[in-house]
Amino acid sequence: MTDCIFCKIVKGEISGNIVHRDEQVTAFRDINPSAPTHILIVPNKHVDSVNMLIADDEPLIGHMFTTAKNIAAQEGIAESGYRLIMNTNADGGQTVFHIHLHLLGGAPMKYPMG
Ligand code: DGP
Repeated sequence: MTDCIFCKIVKGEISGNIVHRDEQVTAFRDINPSAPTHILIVPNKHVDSVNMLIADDEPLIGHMFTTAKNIAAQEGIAESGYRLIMNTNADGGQTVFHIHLHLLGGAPMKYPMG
């Protein structure tokens, strides 16, 4: 996906405040944070949305969650707690069409959502 902003961050074509990178995922700080800690975990391969996931992607999605857990510990918010969100399409509030897991923490999250 040549025009995808997250593909460009993954490839290092534009700068991102990267906190973790491995062969499957890249994680970087959200440009417009909604919490004291707001990190996006994205797959290195392009997937538009959750609607486009296939069964073969299940290990990748699992890896996104274990990466989020590890980053939460690294950021010192594992014990205080955090929220993981993946938005899908318009009603879900998705604005960047390369799937990403939001890791939010560092303050109490508001509830109920929606
Ligand atoms: P969503 O609304 O779920 O699609 O979240 C997209 C998030 O991506 C939003 O919180 C802002 C963030 N974002 C958009 N463009 C950039 C960018 O160029 N760099 C970084 N670090 N974050 C971005």
